Parts: sequence; structure tokens; C-alpha cells
Amino acid sequence: MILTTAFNPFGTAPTNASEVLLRALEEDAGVAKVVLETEYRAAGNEIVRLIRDLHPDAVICFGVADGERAVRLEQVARNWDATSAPDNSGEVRIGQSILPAGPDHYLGTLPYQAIAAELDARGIPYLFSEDAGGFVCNHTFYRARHEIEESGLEIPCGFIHVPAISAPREMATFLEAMRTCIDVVVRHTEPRPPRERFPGTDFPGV
Ligand code: PCA
Repeated sequence: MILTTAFNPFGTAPTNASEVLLRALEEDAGVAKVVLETEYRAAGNEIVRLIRDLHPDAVICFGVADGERAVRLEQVARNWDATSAPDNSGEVRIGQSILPAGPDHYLGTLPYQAIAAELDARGIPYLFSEDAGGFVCNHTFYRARHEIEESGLEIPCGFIHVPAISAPREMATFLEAMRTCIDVVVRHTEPRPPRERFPGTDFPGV
């Protein structure tokens, strides 16, 4: 199962394109869809809980990047919260480590080249990015990658920023973009073996 997430609206925007798109995506038993609060603490804790509880085979987090015209494939999660605007709980972080003992950054582990090739083939604008910002998106990306590294999971995980939807026709384009990203990750992901319920015995329940 692939875990996908988006964020709820923040700031003055009435909607968040990542949430609108994720909700519009057709249901698929192999894809769990969760909308996170745009709050450092809540979103960071929730992505860790979801990874622990759902045991996904891959994690793709989506958020909106206002003012961007292309899909942004985020390759780096930085250990740094720094944004003058408050999150939805009113918290402002103007320059602090996410996890003081954690590494400066983690690289995303999505099949970026394959995603880019597929977006390219469909004529969807995209770019590679090494800066996911200093707000809740980068924070959530970092917490997800940290949890995956710390628990020794070898599952793909990355962050993708979508543009805000400013015209109805963009809805179809960016919905196709989101679907394409997920499809490529599904194709590149090995399902994890079911968890061993009785380690050390070949005869569960005996
Ligand atoms: N975008 C913000 C937070 C939530 C979202 O969708 C960001 O880029 O950090």
C-alpha cells in the first residue's frame, strides 16, 4: 500500500490544491489518502504515526507551492523550520532545528527520474527542487524520512509540491500529474512482505 498525504488550507487561501487534488483522485485500494493539518507539530507527529501504523510500501507527501507554475519534485528535506507566517495552530518558527540530534538533511528516495520522464511525456510542467521551504511541508518531509531511516525501512519517500489551481483547466492537468506520480511510484515499489506475527517459528500459532 502506498501512503499519500496532502495538507488542509492555510493562511488566507480558502482551499489547498494538494487537498483538492488528492480528494478528487479516484479511490484505489492500494493507495491510502490522508489530509494532514498544516501545523508543524500535528503534521510531523501524524506522518510518523501513519508510517508506524499503516506499514506503507512507499510514502508520497503532497503540498501546494503558491506562486509556482510547475510540479516541484522535492529532493531534499532540511532539518530547519524557518517561516515568518504562523501555521494553523498559530505557531511561528523563525529558525530552529526540527530534530536537534538529527542530520542536517535527508534526500528523498522517490524514483525521481522515472517520475520526471513520465511527466515530460505527458507535457506536464515540472522541475527538480533542492529546497522544500521552511514551513510545514519541509517539516513533514523531514519527519517522514527520519522515521524511515531510524526504523531501518527501505521504502521510497518523498515530497511533491503542486501549483495552486488558478483556472479550471489546470485541475485536469495537475490531477493527471498527481496520478502520474503515484502510478510511477507504484510501478517502482516492491510490496513489503507481510509482517511476521510469530518471529522464530515456521508454524504460526503453534
Ligand atoms: N504547503 C505549505 C504547507 C502546507 C502546504 O500545502 C508548505 O509548502 O510548506
